[in-house]
Amino acid sequence: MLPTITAFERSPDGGKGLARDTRVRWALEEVGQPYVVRLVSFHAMKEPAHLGLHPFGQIPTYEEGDLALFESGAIVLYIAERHAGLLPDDAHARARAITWMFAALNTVEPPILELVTAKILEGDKPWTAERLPLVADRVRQRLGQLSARLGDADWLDGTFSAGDLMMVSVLLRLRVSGILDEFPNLAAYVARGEARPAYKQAFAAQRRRLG
Ligand code: GTB
Repeated sequence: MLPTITAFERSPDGGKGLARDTRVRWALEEVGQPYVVRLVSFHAMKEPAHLGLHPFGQIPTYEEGDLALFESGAIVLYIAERHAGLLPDDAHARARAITWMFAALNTVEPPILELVTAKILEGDKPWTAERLPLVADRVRQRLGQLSARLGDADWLDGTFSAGDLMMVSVLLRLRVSGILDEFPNLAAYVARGEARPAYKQAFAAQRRRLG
């Protein structure tokens, strides 16, 4: 039985691949696992049927047999652990790749989300003009640190891993701000991720809202 994931029936980004089903699709494409997509409306997300799968009424979710998961990080890790291709065999290298997944989600994504929130949800507040540069500088600080660690390497720790998949996914959200381009090695890193055939497949599929 194919795994089923959920995605927005109508993504607010109009198909730019920024919703979090894209990272799950990307992981599935990297490991060559076909999947089915169930599209969910904003209304249906808050209904009991979906809340039974996702306590916070969001996408993505992942169902396989009697297993139901939520949280994109947990889903990608589950996929990476069960298929070859996204985590190294060596135990230490594997632990480091998982560390980068957590770093993407816990250390790099939060300031990026704060910037998105400040612009989109709080853009009309009288204090936004004063706050925005502070929030943007917090993002720059994180990116500066990440950029220093990446240096001129292609990927964060040797070969491409689920850590890179997650980090690229998180950084993609920043592109529209222009901040990513202030760090040419990170912009090139993101472009390398996007150039992977699996990412292209995932991007095309989310645009068509299909698996
Ligand atoms: N921590 C969870 C995870 O990683 O899975 C967060 C899940 C989440 O934020 N889901 C969002 C959602 O379902 C979609 S991805 N929102 C509906 C709701 O909460 O009612 C976030 C997202 C939404 C829109 C854009 N966009 O338009 O660009 C980008 C990302």
